Amino acid sequence: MCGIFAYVNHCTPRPRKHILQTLVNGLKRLEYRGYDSAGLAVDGGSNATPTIDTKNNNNPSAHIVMIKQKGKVKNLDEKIYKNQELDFEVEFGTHVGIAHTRWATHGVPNAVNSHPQRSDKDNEFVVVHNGIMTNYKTIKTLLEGHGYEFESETDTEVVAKLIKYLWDNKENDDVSFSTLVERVIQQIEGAFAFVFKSRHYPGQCIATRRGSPLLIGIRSESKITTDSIPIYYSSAMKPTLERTESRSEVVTQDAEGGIEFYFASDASAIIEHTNRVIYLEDDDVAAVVKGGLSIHRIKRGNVNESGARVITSLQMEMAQIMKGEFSSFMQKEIFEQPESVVNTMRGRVLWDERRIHLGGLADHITEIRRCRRIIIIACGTSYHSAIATRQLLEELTELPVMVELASDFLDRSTPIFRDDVCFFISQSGETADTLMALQYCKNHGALTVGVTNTVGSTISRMTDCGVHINAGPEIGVASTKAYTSQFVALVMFAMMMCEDRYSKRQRYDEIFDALKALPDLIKEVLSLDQEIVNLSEQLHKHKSLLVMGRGYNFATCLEGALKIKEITYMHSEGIMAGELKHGPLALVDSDMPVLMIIVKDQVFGKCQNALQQVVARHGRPIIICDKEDQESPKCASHVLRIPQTVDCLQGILTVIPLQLLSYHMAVMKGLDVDFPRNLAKSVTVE
Ligand code: UD2
Ligand code: GLU
Ligand code: MG
Repeated sequence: MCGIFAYVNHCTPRPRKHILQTLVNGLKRLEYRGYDSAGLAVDGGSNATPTIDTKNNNNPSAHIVMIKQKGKVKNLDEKIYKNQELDFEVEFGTHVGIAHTRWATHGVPNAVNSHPQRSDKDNEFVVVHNGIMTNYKTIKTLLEGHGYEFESETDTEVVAKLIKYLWDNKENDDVSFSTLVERVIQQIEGAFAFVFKSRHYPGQCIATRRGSPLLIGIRSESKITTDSIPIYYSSAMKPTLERTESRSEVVTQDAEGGIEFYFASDASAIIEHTNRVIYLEDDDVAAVVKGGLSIHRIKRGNVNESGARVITSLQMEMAQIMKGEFSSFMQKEIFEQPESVVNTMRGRVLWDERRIHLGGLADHITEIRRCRRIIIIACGTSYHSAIATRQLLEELTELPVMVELASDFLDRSTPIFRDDVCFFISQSGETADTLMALQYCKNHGALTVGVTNTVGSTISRMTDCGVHINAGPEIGVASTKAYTSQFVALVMFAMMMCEDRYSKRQRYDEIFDALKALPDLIKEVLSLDQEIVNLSEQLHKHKSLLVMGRGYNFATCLEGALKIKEITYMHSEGIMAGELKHGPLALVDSDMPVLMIIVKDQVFGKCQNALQQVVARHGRPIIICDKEDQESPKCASHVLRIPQTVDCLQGILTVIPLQLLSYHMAVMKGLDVDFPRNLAKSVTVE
């Protein structure tokens, strides 16, 4: 589930040093996703290898060298330069290098389990893999029966051995590398993105995916001769016989300056090299052969599939993914929220017309209005954004709204009907559980709607329609600005649903005006930063922290507690204040810090009751309340006063102090805020 980066230079002489630096740098760009080990494979070749004939292939006898290391990419980088065998100055006209950051699913993090995984002691085939194969045991047993010996505990090694098995048993010598890979993926089940390299196919690189993202960047000094890459179809029955060779398609052989390809699981590793990219689709097998890129697929029945993949332009500012003046990405992203919510609304809240126009939903809104039920499916923070907006959705749509955790939804095989509308919320758009729930709902014929932050992500492409929240890349593993943007996107959707209903007009206007004021109110909340530093000093040594609230602010309690758990490793629980007497009250005493969210909305009186119950147990609560509230602060040990907005948007303002609190406590505890232990940014495994 972690990072893949590969680099091919064709007819572009590069010293080995440059190739290694490019690979390591690519991995560094993917570091934000969280991982536990790293590795790469490049061509060996003697120190004396001269600049290789650039018109032809690489040195065919070159063996493949792998360098792998547990821990950070930095450690891998250091290990590379300790390698005595490698001549770093030797130049390669054409070369294929592959690299990986691993997030262990099968086998502990160590060098042997790191990728690339290899086919045999001579490294004839090497492969990097993101994802999980579900049937690897069966294949492993089969291969062991044929005498193949395994060295790692990974599922991935099966793929390296399987391709070697197919090579050893090939029908003739003409069989292409991509054909072998096509045969491999026919045998495996589960999610994957793979990039392969082999000493039998020097200068060639094969990449494929199913369920895990993979894209290819193309760079050439000369003009790239086409805007799309053709697809060659082969039949599932006899995958090899119809085609023996793939043609060069991107650029001609004699182009001056050659061509370079970058394969990555994430655009942020490619953007600094080129903005011309192709997103692979599930089951595409992309092959770089002699500097040409082509895509191969197995034709399934009579499905009318398109004949090409388009080369698109990536528009991502490098500056956008840098930290700037902040000490961590998380801090930067918290402070970006006045702008990120504006970006979510940009072009969609039409201030003069007082209308909401979500372009991605426009074609489907009539159908959505006619549905019988709305189901929102997500995990983690994205799930909380659905909890936060559920009440408003129910109010404005007058439809039943169910909010589901993707994993639980699947466990229950929940009944889904054709007149349901199912929403899928995911920052990355790649969350595995959410994706599976999406597939499930599609199979049941429901209309599917995505809410994602990542254009081109799997969820964005698989859903019938949707909304990109446009919050900008979020790199800190703990989600902050994506949450508030998801929140705003769902509020906009609720408003769009009731636009022409007279009975909702007053409510609509009230929320509309509040959206306009929101960025300034967020800035005001952010100015509490220093006060929250002081509070963090008191709290960060505690073992546990309870966060209580109800109504519109219950989601803030869940999300605040999640932030605290994620990055401070402290126990924290979001408690529905109405449930206090049913158990949680037993936790309250003079030592247990309790944070309460009490704002002037319909449940203010009930929150006051909860407050009294806590005080009666000698609790000294920390209170987040409205600036005007005179009452609540009387019983508090600490008060954070925030501006008031309309009830259904208040949750955006109450969550920010908790984001800041968790951030400062984690810093005080000396923890790595952006890369909390055991967690990854986008959870692409079940
Ligand atoms: C689109 C453009 C935007 C700008 C604007 C002008 C894109 C990505 N966005 O924004 O740059 O030109 O129009 O009006 O080109 N979608 C899904 N699932 C999801 C998210 C989106 O299917 O999870 C679809 C959506 O239905 C639409 C397309 O992707 O067809 C773009 O969605 P959007 O939210 O970026 O659309 P919009 O109109 O705000
Ligand atoms: N399942 C593979 C392993 O455990 C790949 C994990 C990953 O995506 O990094 O090695
Ligand atoms: Mg997440």
